[in-house]
Amino acid sequence: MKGQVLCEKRTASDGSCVAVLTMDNKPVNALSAGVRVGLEKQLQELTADSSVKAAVLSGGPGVFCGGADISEFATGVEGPSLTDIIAAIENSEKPVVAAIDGVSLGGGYEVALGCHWRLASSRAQAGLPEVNLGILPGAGGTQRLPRLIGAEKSVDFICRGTPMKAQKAVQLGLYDQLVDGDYSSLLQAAVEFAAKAAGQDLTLRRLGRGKAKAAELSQKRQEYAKSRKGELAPQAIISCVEAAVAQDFQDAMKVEFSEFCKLMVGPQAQALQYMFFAQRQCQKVPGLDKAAAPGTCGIVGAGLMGSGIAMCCAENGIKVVLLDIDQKNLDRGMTAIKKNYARSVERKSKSQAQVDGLLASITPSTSYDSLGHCDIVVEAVFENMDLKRKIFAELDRVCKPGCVLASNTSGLNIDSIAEATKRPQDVVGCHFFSPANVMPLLENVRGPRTAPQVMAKAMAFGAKLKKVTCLVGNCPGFIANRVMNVSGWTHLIQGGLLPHQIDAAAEAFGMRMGPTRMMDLVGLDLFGRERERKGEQDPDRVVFDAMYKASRFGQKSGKGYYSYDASRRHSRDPEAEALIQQVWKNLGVQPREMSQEEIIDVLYLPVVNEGFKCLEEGMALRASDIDVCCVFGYNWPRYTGGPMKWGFSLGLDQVLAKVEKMGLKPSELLKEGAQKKWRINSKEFNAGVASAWNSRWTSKL
Ligand code: TC6
Repeated sequence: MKGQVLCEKRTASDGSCVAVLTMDNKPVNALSAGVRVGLEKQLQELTADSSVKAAVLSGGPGVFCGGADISEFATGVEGPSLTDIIAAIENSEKPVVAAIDGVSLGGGYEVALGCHWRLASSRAQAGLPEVNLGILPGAGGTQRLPRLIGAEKSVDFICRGTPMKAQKAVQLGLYDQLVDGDYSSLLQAAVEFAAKAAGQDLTLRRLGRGKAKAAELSQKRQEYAKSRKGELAPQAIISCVEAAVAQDFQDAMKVEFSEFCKLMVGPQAQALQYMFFAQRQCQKVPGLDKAAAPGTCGIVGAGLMGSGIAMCCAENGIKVVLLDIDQKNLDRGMTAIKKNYARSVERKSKSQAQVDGLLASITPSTSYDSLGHCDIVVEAVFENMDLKRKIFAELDRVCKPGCVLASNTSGLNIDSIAEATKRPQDVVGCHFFSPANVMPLLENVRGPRTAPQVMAKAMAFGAKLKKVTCLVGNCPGFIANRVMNVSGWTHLIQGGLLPHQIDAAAEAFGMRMGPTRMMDLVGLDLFGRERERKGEQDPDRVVFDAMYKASRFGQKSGKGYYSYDASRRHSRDPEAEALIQQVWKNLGVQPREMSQEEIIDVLYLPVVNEGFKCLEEGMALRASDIDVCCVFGYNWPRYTGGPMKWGFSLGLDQVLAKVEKMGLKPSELLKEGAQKKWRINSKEFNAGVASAWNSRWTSKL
């Protein structure tokens, strides 16, 4: 059984004996069966040992508790329930004081709520992030918290799921007291506090009684239906908090239990818990050693992307040389950075002193020679192979040996870029998503000649930037762009559906923005001009071409597939729809109605098929890596688990049948999976994927 609880007896200054119970389950003291059994046993001993007057509950230095053990959810939870343990703490006749250093999250904070007092160090954080796992704080959290801080504040705290730092948490009443100093000062203070509390009547310190103060929560329902659209957990949480207001503790706990069970067995919880592990797993690449993160980063190109990467580096302690050979561009880039930070000061998310520090760590330059001392250089100019090759030849000339030479290309061949240097082993892709200082994903692209230690440095770079970093193979579009670009949007828009029909289905599926609105946001002009220049004729782009020819470039020109008002709100536009209808007429297509499910199948089953192709080609290491790329790079709805998890949940035989019916060439791996009825965690499937990856890459490790 994983985890234990240690007990040490301490003597307080008044001579009384206090038991210090320490949860011990590295790295985050998750409440695995071993910890729960340990707590149960230690609480029994606390009651039985008359020499002990009170107890302090801690998690040791640096972390109190990261909550229930999420890995147990899939395999089944055994041993005493957390709800019973917390009740035993709360009902103890001897005071139990939580000494919180580091995070107290989920079940960890619920344990703290069961304690009679909560003392915290300045490093402490309180959070009930279960909503992000598709569940709710089901060990009494939805009941004790409203009785502590009120129903409305509880709904916000639980539905947002964001941890709160110690000082704010004390102000909100989540902790009782802040203790200055390190863990040993906290522990000492908690021992003294517990000793003083010994013998007191604890009734009023027990949150598990009575009702929470009356509150009206219908507005909160609407608010979270909007801000957490499509998610089931927030509404269930509000039902539990309503029960806290309306019912006595024991009855309201039954509501919490019932809502918790419904969520736990549902597809959203399973998908979100899968995502929790997928996000962490993608950063682990078998065979790569650990590498030191770069201290200084050069960035070539001070446009939107370059300046975003510069801010991202500066904010994570990496010094930056921002280079643009055009002084005007460089000034424009620096001005954009300064404006962005001025807004942060206005919004009070950063202090002026912090901003001054960040700006001081970015050195603008127009000379390549200033990149000589950089540990990594990221080229972030527009997508032109000749230009990129020229830049890499320059980098080869000026950069020190061992410097990682990275391109932020979103799809050009890394190997062709590497050929422009005498050190192709040092060349890698670092594909940021725009805006680079906001979007969480970094795809690190491995070229056929990239050396393993260079990949390792690129992974360390991503970790230092706090990006969700995924290693992908060198193929057109890499992973996120490649799989998302095959969506069946063209098929729909040229097949009789209007933009609002397609977008409504995608948004109801959970996409933050339908694909047509997304195209309007990105703009049609750049791509259109490029097509014009190359004289491309593509039967799949006739609607696009009609929009482009009519100068309907999207949001930036006030009209695209939709029209836009001054606040960039979109509405259907008869002129745009007439252009689309003319295309249908030319193609002999009739307007159509399709169900949401049919639209989603046409849009996204090709994405699943392409994902399988990436796996069979060894371009992605795991199915879950593809899901991570789509969720964090394209805002694919997290609660479906990403396209691969979604595809598996539909059943691979169903996916295959529909892909074939659409006339697409199915992936061989998908065919095998459909025939063998693989699940996403099937050993045979994962072994096949790993072998495709290894045959492409392992020989180079
Ligand atoms: C709950 O409590 C429900 C209660 C209701 C009644 C039952 N369980 O993130 P990191 C692992 S639900 C199992 O890289 P950090 C993680 O997978 C829970 N494992 O580190 C990773 O393993 P790996 C509510 C967990 O320092 C390792 O620990 N709680 C858990 O950047 C390190 O994690 C949450 O949702 C867990 N609860 O961040 C909190 N937590 O090394 C979830 C972590 O094998 N956790 N692991 O890859 C977090 O937010 C963060 O992990 C952190 C630490 C802030 C605790």
